Amino acid sequence: MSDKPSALADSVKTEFRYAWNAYKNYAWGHDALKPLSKQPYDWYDRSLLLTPVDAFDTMLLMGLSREAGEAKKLIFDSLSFDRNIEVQAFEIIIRVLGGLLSAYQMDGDRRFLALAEDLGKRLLPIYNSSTGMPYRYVHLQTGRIRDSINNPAEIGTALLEFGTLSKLTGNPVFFDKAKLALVQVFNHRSRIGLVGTWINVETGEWVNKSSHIGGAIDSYYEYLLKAALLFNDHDCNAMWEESIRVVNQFVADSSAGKLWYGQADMNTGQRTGTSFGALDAFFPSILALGGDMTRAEKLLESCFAMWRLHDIEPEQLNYLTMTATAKQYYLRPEIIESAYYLFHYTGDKKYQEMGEVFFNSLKRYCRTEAGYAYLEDVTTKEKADKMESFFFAETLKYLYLLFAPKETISLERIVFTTEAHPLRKAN
Ligand code: DMJ
Repeated sequence: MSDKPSALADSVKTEFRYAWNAYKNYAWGHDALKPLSKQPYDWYDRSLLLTPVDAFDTMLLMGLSREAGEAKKLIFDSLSFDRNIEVQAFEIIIRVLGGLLSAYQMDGDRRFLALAEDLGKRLLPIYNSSTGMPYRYVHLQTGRIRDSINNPAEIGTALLEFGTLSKLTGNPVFFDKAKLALVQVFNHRSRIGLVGTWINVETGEWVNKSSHIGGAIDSYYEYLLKAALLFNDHDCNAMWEESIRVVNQFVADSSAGKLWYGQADMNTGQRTGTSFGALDAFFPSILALGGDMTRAEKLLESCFAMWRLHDIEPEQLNYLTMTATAKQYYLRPEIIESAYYLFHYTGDKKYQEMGEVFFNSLKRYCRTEAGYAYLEDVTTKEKADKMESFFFAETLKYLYLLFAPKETISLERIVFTTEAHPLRKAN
């Protein structure tokens, strides 16, 4: 490593502040900043403050108390869920509900919990299907729901947040509904134990039978394991153990001596694709958390080879030909998250060295006059006008934690949600 970890941690903090100041200057009060046009961006007709809510706990971890104070004031002055808008439940659960809950646990201000409870109640109608699996969209005022075709990730990625909300409010309804949804995905697994990509939540029929660990399935597996750890939930643990066994049997693949996870038919287990991408790079962290360090380390090596190809990772790669099949880089955190977990468990400095490579590429290719931008194409490094809130919640948080003193946060006492919001194990 060219710099000491403490200097790199400081430097990540400086970049966080740089991106936050750009948000402040050009998009204050909005969901996000468009970093090239320097314009604000909102997901819906009214802002739900995605960036400040998602970023808040990273500020606390980094010790950025001035910025945290500004964000907190903005949240209490203007965040309301009594809005005439329809939202995508999954995104609002992981970014806003998760952000408010970790904010409450870290900061202690009960107004965070009140906001979280109000939001949680408005989201509950998503579970009103005959199977208990959620619809994808809900209107925050009327509770009207729509879209019965959903995927395992969006169906299952709520138990950490809703379960914590139940613990903190004493109202079991949130935990119960989110757990039933997760269990129902598992109950609809194929004879060989795999799940597909899209399912009808009213009939329970799979409409896309491709099985993999990438987008649309990814955090379903993550939440089986993490719910087992956060709530000491034996059902989730049993579901995780059966799932990881068959994923390693049918979805894992190898090419040129490297470990990959591709696509397989959920019913036959036959290989249907050899795609791996930026989202799949979360899997080493989950393997490590589940205790499989051998596969975790091997898979992160493959992820690093994917990054090295163009000095920054593509959204999708064909691992047989080692060519990028989707060339964007969305400022995603997953590969950094995995390096953080592997460094935590092994203490091997090579993971911090990897982190330095990631950080340098981010600064070299994605930094703009106003924050950081997506890449439209990792081969040409052409930029695109977007900086998602997860860049603050996850990408910079994991990068910082990779270099910061180990005591900054204890993986033994908290569980990170899929959006990197730390939730306390005992409360
Ligand atoms: C985040 O919003 C979450 O990590 C989600 O689970 C999937 N990916 C994005 C960041 O890439």
